[in-house]
Amino acid sequence: MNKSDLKLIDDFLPESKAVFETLLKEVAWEEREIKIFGKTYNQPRLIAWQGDLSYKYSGGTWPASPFSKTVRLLKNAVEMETGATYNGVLLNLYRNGNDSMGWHSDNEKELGVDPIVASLSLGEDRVFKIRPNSEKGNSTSLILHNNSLLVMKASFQNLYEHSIPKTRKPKGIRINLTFRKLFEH
Ligand SMILES: O=C(O)CCC(=O)C(=O)O
Repeated sequence: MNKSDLKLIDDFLPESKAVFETLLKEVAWEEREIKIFGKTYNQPRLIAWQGDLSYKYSGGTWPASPFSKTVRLLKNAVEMETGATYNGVLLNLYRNGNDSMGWHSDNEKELGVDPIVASLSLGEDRVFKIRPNSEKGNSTSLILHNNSLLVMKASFQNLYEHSIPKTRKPKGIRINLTFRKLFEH
């Protein structure tokens, strides 16, 4: 992997514990269904979308929805750090080790070519797996700790997939926010 495509920043926020607690209460978390081969399942995590535009991805369609006070402040901090602007954020809440996110790339058309996606993790540590599209058996992993910011840029979303696997280890709640820039669609 080209190292410049991925940057991990530790201890990003000065008050990560308070932000975690506020997001737990402030965000309109939803349990959403997904259809796989005609069968309907609950997605294995809670999800929310805040953004100026609607967002459509494999996990469903989300209408435009205003940024909450805390998320707007986080967006400003992430914009300062990354030198990019974002107009949407996908929020995922992993309740325990049984919650997960399957292999995928953030490569929806409305994100444009070589999108920058900035991923802020709060709460419990979880493993973040990465594998090349061209060699799906060959995965590597990172631990995303509380208060880390992972910046995915350049061709990362074109060349790699990522996932948060389930784990049998006891795990508490983790919140992840991925800041994205959507183009009109
Ligand atoms: O929870 C994570 O770190 C992964 C989130 C993710 O893959 C996504 O929002 O597309």
